[in-house]
Amino acid sequence: MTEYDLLIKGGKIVTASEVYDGDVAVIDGKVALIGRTLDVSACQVIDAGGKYLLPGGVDVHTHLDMPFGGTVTADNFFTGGAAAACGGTTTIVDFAIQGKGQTLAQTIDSWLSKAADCPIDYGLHVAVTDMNEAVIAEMPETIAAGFPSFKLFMTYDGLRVNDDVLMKALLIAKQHGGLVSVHAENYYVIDYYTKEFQKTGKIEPKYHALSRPPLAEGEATARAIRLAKLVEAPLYIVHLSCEDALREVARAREEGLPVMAETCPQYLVLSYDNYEEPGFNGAKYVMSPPLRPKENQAPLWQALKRGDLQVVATDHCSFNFKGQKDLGREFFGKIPNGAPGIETRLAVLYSSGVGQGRISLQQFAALTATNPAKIFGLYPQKGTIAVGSDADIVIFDPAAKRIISKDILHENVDYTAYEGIPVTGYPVATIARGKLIADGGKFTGAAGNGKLLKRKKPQII
Ligand code: DUC
Ligand code: ZN
Ligand code: ZN
Repeated sequence: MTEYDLLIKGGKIVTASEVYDGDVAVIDGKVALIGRTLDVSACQVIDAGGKYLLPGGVDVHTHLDMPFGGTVTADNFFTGGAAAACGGTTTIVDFAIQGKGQTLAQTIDSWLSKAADCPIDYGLHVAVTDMNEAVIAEMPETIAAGFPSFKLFMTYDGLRVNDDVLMKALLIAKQHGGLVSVHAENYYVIDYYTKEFQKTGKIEPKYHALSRPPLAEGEATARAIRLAKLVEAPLYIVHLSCEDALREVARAREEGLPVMAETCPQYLVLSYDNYEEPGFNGAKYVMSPPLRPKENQAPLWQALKRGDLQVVATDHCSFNFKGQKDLGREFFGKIPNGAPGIETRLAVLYSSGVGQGRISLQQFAALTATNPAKIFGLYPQKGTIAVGSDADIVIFDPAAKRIISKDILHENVDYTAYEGIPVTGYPVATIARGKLIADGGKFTGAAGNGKLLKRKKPQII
């Protein structure tokens, strides 16, 4: 009789389309059998009675070991990957940022050396910051080599590209089955306000948000969509934060254009009000796009429910409050942009989404795992619980109560933007390719156990 490596008994299996009671047996890191009651022998048996079995989270927007704003992110691939595991994420896709003069192959190589000790599976998007004819020529082979998605920044000195470059990248990606994603904010609007505020002594963290108004995101989103429409290319908008940008995406999808978008938990549960916290505290929330006035939250939730937004990722980009965010005490423009979130995504989205009746359990699985896996060429190896898929499974206790606090998290950073927020529902164990990598709030995996994922062509959903 076959001896399985692992048997998970008595859980409620959640996929993007179903919720049902079942046991799962694993062999060689893959789901081998699913049945209402499996009477098989296994080396390890886990009792998941009363718990959900969710597909391992797929976070397609992380920044680990990334130089940015004169410093380097606090989390590297080991600490970020371990924190992800404890939060129920088993796969990440990180952004390899092209340095000036680097080829795409060099960019990938330099990021692969950073990722060598990642404890969970990982893929890379290439963020193209220095486009030229040689880079364009390299895009098709980059797609074919398992790196089919690119990111282009429409803002940030040193990273941004002009519309002509964006259009060319969209065209080449489309011709070779790749996908371009954009950070959509209007550079000139931000530059104007930033300089005006600095001139007039408006230097506190909240002016970061006020210098990047929702209309600047809406405008850039609309422009990117039109450029994609012009060359008939698919487009993915990262970290969409506000109603103005959302309207553009919804209208494009209504028109039948292959436009997809993600939002992040911070835009669903935090708001501009956080910048008004006393002293320099607002710096904890300095990220781009910034947190928005509360009125933007309900439309984002509705879009998740309706399907106008397909993914919830984190944009995890951690900088310590002391020693890094501090760089901008005298001027908001010097605060490194970014906030942690790799570990809290599932708990925050479940509690405020499923728990509050805003999205269904199946939608939760779709937004956190299935859809990102499909869009970024990882499905069905990742993103679902099915026979033949990788045995990446989160045991999630819907009744577990936690108060989010830096003290319960594993992110290598001195704060969490969600400090003090109560949640109901928490990942209590995480299994990656059949191995327990987090258990009862402890990381049980190992450095370097993550595998590089060479991805297939993106799906349009
Ligand atoms: N936004 C951030 O907040 N940080 C890093 C990059 C980005 O786009
Ligand atoms: Zn961005
Ligand atoms: Zn980002």
